[in-house]
Amino acid sequence: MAGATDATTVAAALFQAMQAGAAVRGTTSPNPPVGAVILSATGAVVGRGATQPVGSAHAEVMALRAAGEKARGGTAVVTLEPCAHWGRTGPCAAALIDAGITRVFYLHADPTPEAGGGAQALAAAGVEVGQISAPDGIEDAVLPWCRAVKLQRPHVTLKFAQTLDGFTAAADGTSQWITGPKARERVHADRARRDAIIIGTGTALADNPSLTARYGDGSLREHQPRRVVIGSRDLQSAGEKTSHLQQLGFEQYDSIEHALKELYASGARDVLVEGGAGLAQSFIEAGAVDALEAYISPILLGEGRGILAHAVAHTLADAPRFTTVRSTTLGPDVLVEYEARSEC
Ligand code: AOF
Ligand code: ZN
Repeated sequence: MAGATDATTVAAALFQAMQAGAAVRGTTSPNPPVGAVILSATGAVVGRGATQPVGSAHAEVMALRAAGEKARGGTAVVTLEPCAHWGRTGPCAAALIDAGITRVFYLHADPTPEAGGGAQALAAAGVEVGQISAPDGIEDAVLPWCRAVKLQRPHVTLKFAQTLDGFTAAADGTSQWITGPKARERVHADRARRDAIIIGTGTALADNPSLTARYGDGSLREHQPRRVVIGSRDLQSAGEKTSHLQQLGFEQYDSIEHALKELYASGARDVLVEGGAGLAQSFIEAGAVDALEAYISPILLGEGRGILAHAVAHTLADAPRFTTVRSTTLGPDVLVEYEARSEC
């Protein structure tokens, strides 16, 4: 990269590209939600784009279309290394070269053997190529996909609402209104950005949750995640409630392993586990929690039901530890996001 102003321009473009990618989260799987920004030769933003639903245009192609001739001599800033392959769509590396782009900066290397190698192809064509990093705390929509591809299973986020003292339900079992309307709104927006929502059979039978992604007025959001129930408890024997769940279109698996395998095979890359404590426990014990979302409400209970069903450590040194990524105030509540792994 050239001077300081140039580095600032590229960083600002990356921020916009990350926003564009985050905006299409939930609509692209099994493809990643990538964002791209094209800067003209003079450093002005002339095109922005994001990955379209599978089989359709990649982010770079959308951004190049918006930029038209202004892309010539310009810079592309993308959240994923441009692809080098003919998949369902043509190679983005070639599209960038054809459009006269002279520099490309990308956030994540493409971990797939099929699409990787774009950086090399661009460099071989004389394009200046560099990998850049994002500042901490910005939503990185490609990260879950990237990890999922490497782990060969969906990226798992465990979500829960808790009181200040760490309870998810009161001693009498009441749990519905721990957090306020803003937090609930965020939960629904979050569901709409996931490929699947997973709950345990206990929760399915006790709460009969719809697990739909809704707006404040109760209407359905455009994108609905797949709804999955995991558990050994026989839903069949639970009678009416079960057939109700199946009528609602819930998928059912007998184990975490089977669920994750089947979900990945059928295209899910980014899933949310919404409870209850037994399922959360099993996911933690399986080492299958990659991120956490804690909605913390300013109330105390002193006793109640915890996030997990029983101990995962008896001494602090053995306790699973997470990295805090971001916190967001939602009315009286706070959402804190954590990650279990730092690598893509
Ligand atoms: C990019 N830009 O916006 C995305 C990329 O079958 P295809 O042709 O759609 O290719 C899918 C693969 O391309 C996907 O697995 C991932 O490696 C990459 N996704 N690449 O250059 C994009 N979404
Ligand atoms: Zn591509």
